Amino acid sequence: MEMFKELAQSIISGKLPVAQELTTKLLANGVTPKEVLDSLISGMNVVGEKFKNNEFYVPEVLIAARAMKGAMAILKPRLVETGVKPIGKVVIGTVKGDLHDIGKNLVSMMLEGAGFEVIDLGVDVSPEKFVNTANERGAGAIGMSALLTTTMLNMKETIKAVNNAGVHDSIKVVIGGAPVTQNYANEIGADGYAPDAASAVSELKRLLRVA
Ligand code: B1M
Repeated sequence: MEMFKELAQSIISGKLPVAQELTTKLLANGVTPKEVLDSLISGMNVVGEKFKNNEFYVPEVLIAARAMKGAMAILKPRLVETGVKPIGKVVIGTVKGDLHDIGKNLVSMMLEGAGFEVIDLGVDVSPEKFVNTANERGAGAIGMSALLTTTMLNMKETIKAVNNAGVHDSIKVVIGGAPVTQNYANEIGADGYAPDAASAVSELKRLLRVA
């Protein structure tokens, strides 16, 4: 249907009012919330690919994510009514001592766009808060972001807390942020590493074994 393509395009070009108007129209026309969600996700997937290939930069992604959020605000109550299950649950945050959140927000929005339920704890998140929230909310993964060479050490502390709580079998840990590398992830025992927001989605899908 033409309107699905237009909806996906409104996400790609970050047109919030258009995305909301089309979402409302499609639902009013009897299209299922799941079909609307798939169309939004297909738009966000294009954004992820373009970002990965340096065709889009941070501002375009943020604008697209804002459009996605706006459409999701209309769609969410309907999705809940019809019982569409998220593909996985992830607790995300920037580690203790670190206030950088632009990259973390991008990852968070891309994950939501891909159909994950994201519990975003914000910035300056302590190891205990990561672990307790993941436990209480039954999350399958913790995603940590760090932008400072000093605060990335707190990723190791969080993994220690996950291990000490004896829940590392059921809660995977993925890390990222400018100073973070795959080597560092290996060194501290993280289950996954992603260099950018689109890769964070594929890494979490791989770890949580979702399509
Ligand atoms: Co700060 N800062 N900053 N800063 N800042 C850096 C990081 C720095 C490299 C600048 C520099 O000196 N060249 C430097 C760190 C040096 C170091 O540790 N080696 C630095 C410093 C020193 C500081 C302060 C200490 C400065 C001071 O006060 N003296 C201070 C620290 C405050 C604190 O956190 N406690 C500070 C403060 C700030 C601002 C508040 C002013 C602001 C943050 C605003 C905000 O986030 N709301 C800020 C900014 C904007 C930056 C730069 C300029 C940009 C960071 C950014 O947003 N990049 C940065 C320099 C730079 O990188 N050019 C810098 C864009 C973002 C999309 O990229 O976050 O890397 P990024 O996210 C990417 C990937 O890394 C990945 O996906 C994202 C999208 O592709 N990714 C993940 C991120 N998280 C992931 C998680 C995943 C997977 C992938 O899995 C869960």
